[in-house]
Amino acid sequence: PDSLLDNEDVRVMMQGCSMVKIRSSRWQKSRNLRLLDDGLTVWCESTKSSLAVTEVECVREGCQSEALRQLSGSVPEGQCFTVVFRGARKSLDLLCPCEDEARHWVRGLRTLKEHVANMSQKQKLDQYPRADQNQDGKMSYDEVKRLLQMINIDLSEQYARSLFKRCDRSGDGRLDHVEIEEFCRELLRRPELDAVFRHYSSNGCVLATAELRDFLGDQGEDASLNHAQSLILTYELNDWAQKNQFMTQNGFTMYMLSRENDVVNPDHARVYQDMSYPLAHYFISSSHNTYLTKDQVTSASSTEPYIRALNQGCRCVELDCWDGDKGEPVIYHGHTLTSKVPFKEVIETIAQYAFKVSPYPLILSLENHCSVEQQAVMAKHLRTILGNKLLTKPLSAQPPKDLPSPEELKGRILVKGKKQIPHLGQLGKAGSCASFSSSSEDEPASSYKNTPKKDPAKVSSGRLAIKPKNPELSELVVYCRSVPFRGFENASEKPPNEMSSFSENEAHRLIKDSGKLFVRHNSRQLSRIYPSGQRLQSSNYDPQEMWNAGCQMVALNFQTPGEQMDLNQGRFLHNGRCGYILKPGFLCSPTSDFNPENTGGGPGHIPTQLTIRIISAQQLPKINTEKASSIVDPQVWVEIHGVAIDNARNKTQRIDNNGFNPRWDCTLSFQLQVPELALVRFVVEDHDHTAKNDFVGQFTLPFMSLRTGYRHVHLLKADGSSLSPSTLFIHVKVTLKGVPIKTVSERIALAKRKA
Ligand SMILES: *[C@@H]1O[C@H](CO)[C@@H](O)[C@H](O)[C@H]1NC(C)=O
Ligand SMILES: *[C@@H]1O[C@H](CO)[C@@H](O)[C@H](O)[C@H]1NC(C)=O
Ligand SMILES: *[C@@H]1O[C@H](CO)[C@@H](O)[C@H](O)[C@H]1NC(C)=O
Ligand SMILES: [Ca+2]
Repeated sequence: PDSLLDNEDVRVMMQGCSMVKIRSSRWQKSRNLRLLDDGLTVWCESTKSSLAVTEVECVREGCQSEALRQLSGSVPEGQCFTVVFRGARKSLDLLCPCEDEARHWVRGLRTLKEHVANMSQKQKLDQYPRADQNQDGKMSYDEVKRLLQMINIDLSEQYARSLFKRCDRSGDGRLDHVEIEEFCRELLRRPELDAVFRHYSSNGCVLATAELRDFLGDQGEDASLNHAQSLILTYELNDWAQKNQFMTQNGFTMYMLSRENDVVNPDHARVYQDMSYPLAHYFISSSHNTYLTKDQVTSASSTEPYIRALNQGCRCVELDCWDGDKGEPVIYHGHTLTSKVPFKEVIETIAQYAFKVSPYPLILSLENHCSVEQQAVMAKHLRTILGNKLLTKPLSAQPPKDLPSPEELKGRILVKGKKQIPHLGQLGKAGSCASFSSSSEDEPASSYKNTPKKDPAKVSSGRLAIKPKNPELSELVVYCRSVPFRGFENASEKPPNEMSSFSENEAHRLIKDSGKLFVRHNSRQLSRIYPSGQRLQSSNYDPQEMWNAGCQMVALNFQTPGEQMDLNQGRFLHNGRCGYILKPGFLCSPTSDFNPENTGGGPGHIPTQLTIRIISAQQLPKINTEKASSIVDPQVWVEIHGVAIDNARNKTQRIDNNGFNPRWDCTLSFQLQVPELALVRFVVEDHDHTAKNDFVGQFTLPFMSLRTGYRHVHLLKADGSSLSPSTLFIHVKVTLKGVPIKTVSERIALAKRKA
């Protein structure tokens, strides 16, 4: 790629550099790295090994890995960077001899990655001679792997190694042309995909442009000849076919496996919703006890979880602040053995990461247990470290009728906390303890922090409940003023900048008893829901129930993976993963008649049928390798999480002993009443005869972002990272009032207009 030689970063990389590979403070080794002429391979002379640009997931500058962050302070941040790989390969932490060198490598690797992403499949395959590094016409396992990665085919070591051995008939550890072809054919063998191909191909060998167009039409996509032609240009590997505008079976497979054919509507990958409604009209991705790395009794407090949460698009983080030594406030879980982290460090971390992933406002939920003096220190740190990002005054002088919008608050950091109420006069005098209900999280009455030893009466009237407010800190609370919840009466008269927190149990009760009023309340005012203090292991509650009632900040323990966090990831998957999702219209009106407990009819009800055929899966890993049999016995659950009447799940049969290409062809049907609130979750399990089934992978997405037709679902691990190359192949059909519809969101919008 000659044009790449014009790039200074790339030229510097080709000259090579002596770096230090870092694993810990003790394990640091010198490494000579150099970019080879192919522009795709970084060669490490010291270990005679290589890394391919195609394997790189992303590059992070500075100390942005666990290992480097632990060393930050002792290594020069500007000279460090981290290479994060796709799949299972461990990330690589490197230290350059100077900052300039590090900058060249970070930028250079990103340019090369973009360059590869820009190439068509055909151009990538033309790199074939380059993949054969010693040019003997035969390829080692690593070379074949690199070649396939180049065309976005990821291999699972487990299957690919044994397949490679099987194809290596000469047994010399290398494949010749014929053997490579066989390897690829076996690896990509997809009879179920071929059947789709043959259905649309009149001659059974190729798809003519018009035939491909018909297929696209049935998929609910742009059914134009232009679109069909552009897909042939991008995905067809065969020269002759490409020239004559045909798509072969291989090209079709490449297209079907590509991100362009993902089950998630790609239009939803960017911020596509109107961001100019009041804050209360959005679900806001929120984290609870953000500082904790694990459970809430003994685990460590750290700045790391803040980075992780912010990188996941979280827009409301929590800080439990207590008096620390030497006048510096600290953050930890009070009255427990969790370790402490300085408030100042957390704010510095937040300043650095607040807007890396999302430009929309970040809310700091302060749980304040500090003395007046240390509150002043908190206020000072917030002002000096966050600078003009910190919102200290209302956007307009008029008392707001509604909260400002995410758009108006772009790039701003909001403090949520108690505000000194002037008319209460001097602290302690007002006798205001009676009005503090247990519903506010700041009150210890409903929280674990209220250790059983203490007399509850004493605590609720004691020092915490009427903690004096420092005016400088109080001043920073503008739009998110925490007040105790005092019922739904006179909802429309309450100032929109007041908000309340509810424990999950209290929210649950309000939803059951007065769901409709809660929905109306949440159309103007923000509500934060938090896990019950009894959840000592930092487990999570079902967030969907809270979203159904229009609650915005449904705070979860981000540090605890599982179904609830999967739902959170699914809920905030779309709209550019910006952490704000516009609530459906029926949750945004102060006169809404929507009742989340309703069993039929009313606003938001658009009876819809969802039919999903689980056809097959590809390259599922064995998760529990300690067990005797090392082959997966997979089964797939499809779950609907929505309003109570929509909640349902059903599963496929089990396939014994096949994780490579299990085939189910199992059709599951679901009846949805309120599709706009529904999430669809796919879960793959490894059946176990003697114990609980093992979780293999999952993917969750909003029903409204689901595309119809033949699709691949790219599975995720329990921690939310990619389980590539594991996929599900499915067919999705949606019918509305008995009529099949192709693009889910558009047609439902249409149905609503008619209704
Ligand atoms: C990739 O393509 C985009 C858009 O076509 C272009 O702006 C960019 O410069 C290309 N990048 C590289 C490294 O070729
Ligand atoms: C609601 O408003 C009415 C009329 O303004 C008033 O009499 C009543 O006390 C209010 N209720 C609450 C709980 O504030
Ligand atoms: C689950 O799916 C199977 C197969 O389609 C079907 O026979 C069964 O009735 C479904 N069960 C439920 C509870 O929907
Ligand atoms: Ca061979």
